[in-house]
Amino acid sequence: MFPIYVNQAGYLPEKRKICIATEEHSEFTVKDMQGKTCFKGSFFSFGFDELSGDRVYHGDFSELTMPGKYRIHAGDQVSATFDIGEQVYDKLLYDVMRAFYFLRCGCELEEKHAGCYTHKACHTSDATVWDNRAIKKSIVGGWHDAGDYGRYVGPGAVALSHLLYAFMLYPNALKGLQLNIPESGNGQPDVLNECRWELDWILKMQREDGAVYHKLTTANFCGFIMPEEDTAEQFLLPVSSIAAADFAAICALASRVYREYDAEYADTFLQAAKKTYQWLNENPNFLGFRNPEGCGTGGYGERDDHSNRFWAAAEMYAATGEARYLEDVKMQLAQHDIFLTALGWGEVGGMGSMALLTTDYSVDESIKERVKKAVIDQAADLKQNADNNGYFCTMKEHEYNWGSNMGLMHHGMILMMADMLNGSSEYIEYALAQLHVLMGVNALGISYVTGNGDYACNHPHLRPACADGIDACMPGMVCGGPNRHLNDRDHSKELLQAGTPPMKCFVDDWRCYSLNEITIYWNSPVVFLLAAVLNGKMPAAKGQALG
Ligand code: G3I
Ligand code: 9MR
Ligand code: ZN
Repeated sequence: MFPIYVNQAGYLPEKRKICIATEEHSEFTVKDMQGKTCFKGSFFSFGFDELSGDRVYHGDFSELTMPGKYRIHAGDQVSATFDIGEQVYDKLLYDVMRAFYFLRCGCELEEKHAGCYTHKACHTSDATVWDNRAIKKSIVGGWHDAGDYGRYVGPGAVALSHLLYAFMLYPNALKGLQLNIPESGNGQPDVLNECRWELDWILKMQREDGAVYHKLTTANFCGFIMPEEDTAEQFLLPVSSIAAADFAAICALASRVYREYDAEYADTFLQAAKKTYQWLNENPNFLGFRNPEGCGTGGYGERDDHSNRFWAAAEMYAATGEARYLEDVKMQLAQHDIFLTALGWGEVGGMGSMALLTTDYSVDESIKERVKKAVIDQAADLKQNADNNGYFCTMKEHEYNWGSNMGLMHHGMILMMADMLNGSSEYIEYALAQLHVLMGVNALGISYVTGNGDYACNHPHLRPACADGIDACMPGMVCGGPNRHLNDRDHSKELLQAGTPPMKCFVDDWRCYSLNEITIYWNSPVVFLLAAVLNGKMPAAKGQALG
C-alpha cells in the first residue's frame, strides 16, 4: 500500500489534481520516473474525516499539466505511480468495457481475444422450466452476472442500458472504441457488438405469451470452478413483472440505438418490446420474485415494480412516439413517487428519465422540467456531500452497502447528466473526483479495478479468476467496494473489526463476496462515466444530446 493516495490511472492535464495524505507533512514534491522534481507544493489540512476515520491533508498539484509518469513524495512516503495526459483513461475504458467479453457465457473464450484467460464453451445445455420440469428450452448466451454464473434479466437490462445510453450520448468516446472481440472489424462499433451478446440472450428469456423469466441459473451456486465445469442443470425461474418491464424497456431502447446500424435487428427488438408491454398491460398487478424452495441463487427481488413500469413506458414512448405510452408515463408519475435519478439494479427511474430526455418525440415541458430538476437537484446535493468529505467523495454513511462502488459511480453519472443539462463546467470536476475515489483516492488507497494501478484489487469473488490458476486477475473488473454491514456468511467479520469506519470496510479477499465480488452492473456505470468525461476530448461523431 502507498500511503499517499492518488488516482492510479492518472489525471487529465487541465483538470483538478489533489493527492491525499493522512499524516502531516510540511510539503510534497511530484517527481518523474527519473527522479526529477517537476512540482512542489504544501499540504492543506482538511481536518478529521468521519467516514474514513482519517485526519486528511490535501496536496493540490493541479498546476502540473506536463504529460508524463509521476509519483508524489512527502517525507519518506511515496504514492503509487500515475500519469498525466489526455490518454490516461484509455486503458481503463478499454478494460472495463472488455470485462463484458470476459463474462460471456455460452461460447469459448479464445486466446486471440482473451489472452491467457481462455475457457471452453460453458452453460450450453438446455434449461428446464422450474415450474414445469417437462419443458426444456435452449437459451444459450448472455453475460455471467457476476462472480457467480447466473444470468438475470433485470440486472442484464440495467447494465445494457448504461452501455447503450453511454453509446448514444457520448459517441465520440465510444463509437470508435475497438475491443479485440470476435466481431471486431465487422463494420459495426464494438460496443454495440458486445451488447448484442447480451441482447440476443435476453430476447430468448421472453416466454411465448410475452411474459419474461426472471433468471436462468442452477438451483444453487456452484463451487469455485471454471464455467465449463459447472454442468449442473440450468433452470428458468418463474416470470416476474420486474423482469418483464425491464425487458420491454431494454428492447425498446435497443431498437432505438441499433436502428441506424441494422434496421431488421431494431425491428425484432421493437416487436419483442411491444409484445411484453402488452403482457404488462394485461397483468397490471405487481408480480414480484422470491426464490422458490430449493433455489438459492441471486434473488434480485423488489418491493414494487413502479419504477420498472415507468422505465418501460418511457422507453416505449421514446421508441414509437405513440401517445398511449406517454399516458402510462404520466400515470406512473401521478400515482407513485418515482425516484427519477435511480440507475438500478432495483430502482430504475433514472433510465426512464434518460428516455424522456433523449426522445425525438415531444414530451410535455412540465415532465421534462420535473426530470431535469430531479437530476440537477441531486447533483447539487452530491456536490455538497463531496465538499464536506475529506476524499471529495459524495457517499453518505448509509450508502456504504453491498456494492457501494455502484452508488459512487451512479453519482458520477448523475453529475455528468447535470453537466450536460445545465452546461455548467463545475460538475465534471466532481464527477472526476468520484472516479479518483474508485481508482485510489480513498481511505485504503486501493484501486477497485483489477489490473489498473500499482495497488489494485486482484482477488475478487469471481469464479474463473479463482479457478484459472493465474495470479493476475483478468483486467477491468470493478469490485463491489466498502460495505459497513459486514456479512456474517462471508469472511468479512473475521477480517475486519467491528467499528471499522465505513470507507475502510473492505478487503481484497475472494471469500468476501459482500465486499469484493464483481458484477456487470458495477462495470457498466464506469463505462458511462468514463465515456462522459472523455467525450469532449475525442473527434466529433454524430450523437444525441440530452435535454
Ligand atoms: O437499500 C437498502 C437500504 O435502504 C438499507 O438502509 C440498507 C441497510 O441494510 O440496505 C439496503 O439494501 C441493500 C441492497 O443490496 C440494496 O442495494 C442490502 O443491505 C444488501 O444486502 C443488498 O445486497 C445485494 C445482494 O445481492 C444481496 O441481495 C446487492 O445489492 C446485489 O448486488 C447482490 O447481487 C448478487 C446477486 O444476488 C447474485 N449474483 C452476485 C450479485 C453481486 O453480489
Ligand atoms: O458466489 C456467490 C455470490 O455470487 C453471491 O453474491 C453470494 C450471496 O448470495 O453467494 C455466493 O455464494 C456463496 C453462497 O452464498 C454460500 N456458500 C458459499 C458460496 C461461495 O462463497
Ligand atoms: Zn457460462
